Amino acid sequence: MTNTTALRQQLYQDMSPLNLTPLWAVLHALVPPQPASPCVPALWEYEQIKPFLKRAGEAISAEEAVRRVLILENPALRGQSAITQSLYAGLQLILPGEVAPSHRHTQSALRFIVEGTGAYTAVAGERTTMHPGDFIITPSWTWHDHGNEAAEPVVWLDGLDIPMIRFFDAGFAQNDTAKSQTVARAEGSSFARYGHNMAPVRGDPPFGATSPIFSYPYERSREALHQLECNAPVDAWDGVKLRYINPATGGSPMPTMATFMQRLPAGFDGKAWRQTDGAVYSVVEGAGTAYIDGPTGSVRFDFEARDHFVVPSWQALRLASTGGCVLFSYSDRPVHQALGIHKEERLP
Ligand code: GTQ
Repeated sequence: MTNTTALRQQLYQDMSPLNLTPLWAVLHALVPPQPASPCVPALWEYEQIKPFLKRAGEAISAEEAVRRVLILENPALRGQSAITQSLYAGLQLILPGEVAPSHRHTQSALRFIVEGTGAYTAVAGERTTMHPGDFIITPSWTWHDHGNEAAEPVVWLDGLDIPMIRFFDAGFAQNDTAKSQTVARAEGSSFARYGHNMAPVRGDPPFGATSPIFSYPYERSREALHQLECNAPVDAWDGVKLRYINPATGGSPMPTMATFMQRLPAGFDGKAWRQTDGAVYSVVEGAGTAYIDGPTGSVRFDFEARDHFVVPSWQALRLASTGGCVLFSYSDRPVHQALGIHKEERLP
């Protein structure tokens, strides 16, 4: 051992009890030249998952579980209930006749309906009925319960900012005294007020930084994408892609999560791009392929309707579809933008 090495090792050892660590030993990892996410790309095929959802339905009731959800965990983050470093994803099952009891928390949630029609979610006293492809929001700190008064099981994707709120140590939660909220407003009132490019003349939107529309029906988004596919230029990277907005601000529907829906026309063979916001995808209709290039190499996911996949930060994604498909996705982009660190690169 040289003198210098010995000197340094002695220093590290002697100061360690005082909780001191030399920066120079970790600087390269703390301030990497580019994002080096510990997350890996992953695909969850619905056909493989469905039997486990069914078994979860036999193993526990929605009421006992509070939320009967199978968490989609990033394979590189097992045990952390995270699909990326900042985002959570899970598939929730509610059977006919069940209720998932009312509670509220500071975590924001989105529901993206994967299979089944006729369950409802209630937010702050208003119910909305679920149909496949609908995007529904539970704003931070609003009471919400879910129920299924229809004849078939309903499955949806839960997207929450749980890891982000955990990072900030800012989580609060409460259970409601009632199992289901009292219905205080007719179904569709929020959409009538805010969902038609109009807004009430007086008063502030009810949910602060979160969109006053808490259900964005698939019927509408599907029609918009279809129109654009027929009548407008198709983007070489995205196909036809729109972002959901908070109509009161033009910004993202929730302060922590951005949501998107895109259509890849039949025969689409897209170019690659990367972005700092890792994204979670839910396949709505059709089939296609995602090619993801990261530091550990390339992966290829062949996806079908109801499959889910995750693309980590700064890994290049390229999408292709022979027969055409529709994809829903969400990411933590609004937080990157608020911090002034969002970056996107479209590769040639
Ligand atoms: O429906 O409120 O997947 O609180 C995780 C936590 C769903 C919910 C989840 C939750 C919920």
